[in-house]
Amino acid sequence: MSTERVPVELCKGINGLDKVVLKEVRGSSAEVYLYGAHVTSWKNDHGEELLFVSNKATFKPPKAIRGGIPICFPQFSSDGSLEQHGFARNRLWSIDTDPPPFPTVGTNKAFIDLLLKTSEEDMKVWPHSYEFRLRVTLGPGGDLMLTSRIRNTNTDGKPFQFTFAYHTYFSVSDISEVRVEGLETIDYLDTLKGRERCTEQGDAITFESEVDRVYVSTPTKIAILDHEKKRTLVLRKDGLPDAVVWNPWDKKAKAMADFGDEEYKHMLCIEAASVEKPIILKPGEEWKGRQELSAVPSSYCSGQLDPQRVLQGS
Ligand code: TA6
Repeated sequence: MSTERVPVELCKGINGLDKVVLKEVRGSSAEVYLYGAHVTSWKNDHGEELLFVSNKATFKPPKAIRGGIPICFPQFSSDGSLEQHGFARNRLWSIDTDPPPFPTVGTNKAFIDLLLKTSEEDMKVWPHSYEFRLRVTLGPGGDLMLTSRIRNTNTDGKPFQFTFAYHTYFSVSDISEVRVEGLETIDYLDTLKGRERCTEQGDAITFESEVDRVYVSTPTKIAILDHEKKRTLVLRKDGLPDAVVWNPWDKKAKAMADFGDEEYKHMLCIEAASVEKPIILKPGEEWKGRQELSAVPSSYCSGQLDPQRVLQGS
C-alpha cells in the first residue's frame, strides 16, 4: 500500500456519492463531491477542519448538502423564479477531462476541473445554454481556491443574467468570540429588514444574534478572526463584488431539519458573491469569479495581530 500522498483521488463518500480528495504534500487536504460540485472539507496541514458541515447534513439528492461551500447559481437566494439559491448545488457535475487552457499554479497537481452544462430539465425553468467550469485547487501552502468560469453558449443570440455566491460555511470555535474585519463602513442590504440599505458602523462585525446581510461593493479581502483558536481565516475574492454574512442563530437553527440546534455557535457564512448587480453575459461571453481561502495563525487577543496588516498583506 503506497503511503505516497496522491494529489487527486476519486472515491466514494457518504451514501456512496462520488467525491474527489485533493492532498497536498505538507498534509493539507480538501474534498469535493460531484453532487453539487460541493466542497465539503478543507483541512490544514495539522488535519484541522476549517469548514463547517452540519452533523445533520443529509448527503441525499435532491437536497443540498448543509455546509461546506454550496455553489449558488444561476440565482442567489429566492430573488427570481428558481428554487432557493438556484439549481447548480443540486445537480450531478462531471469531471472536465478536456478543460480549455487554464493556467495552473506552478507544478501544483492538487486540483480538479468540474463541469455543469444545460439540461433539458433545467431549460424548462431557466431557458438558457451555458457551460459552468469550476476548478478547485489546493495550493502548496494549503490555500483553497475555487475558480468559476461561466460561458453563455446560447445559439439564439440571447444574453442571460445571473446572480452567484460561494456560500462558504466556515468552522469557528465560538461565534460569540469571532470578529470579521474588512467590511467596516461598507453598505449592506439587511435581509432581516426586507433588504433595507444600511451602513456598517462597527470597527469589526461581531455576533450576538441572527445576521443575514449582503455587503455590497466590498474590498477583495475579508478576515475572520477566531479568538479561541488564535486563527484568522482570510477570504480573497475576484470578480465577486459583494459579500454575504450569515449566522442563523438559535431560532432559525431550530427551524432547519438538517442543522443542529446548537450548531450556529460553531459556524459562520462569509460568501463571496455577486448579488446586488446581476452578471449579464452575451452569447460567447465568459465570466470568471474566484475565491481563495487561507488560514493564518493570529494572536489578536494580545493585540499583536494588526487586522489591517492581514487585509493589506500580499
Ligand atoms: O446566505 C444566506 C441565506 O440566503 C440565508 O437567508 C439562508 O436562507 C441561507 O442562505 C441558507 O439557505 P439554504 O437554502 O441553504 O437553506
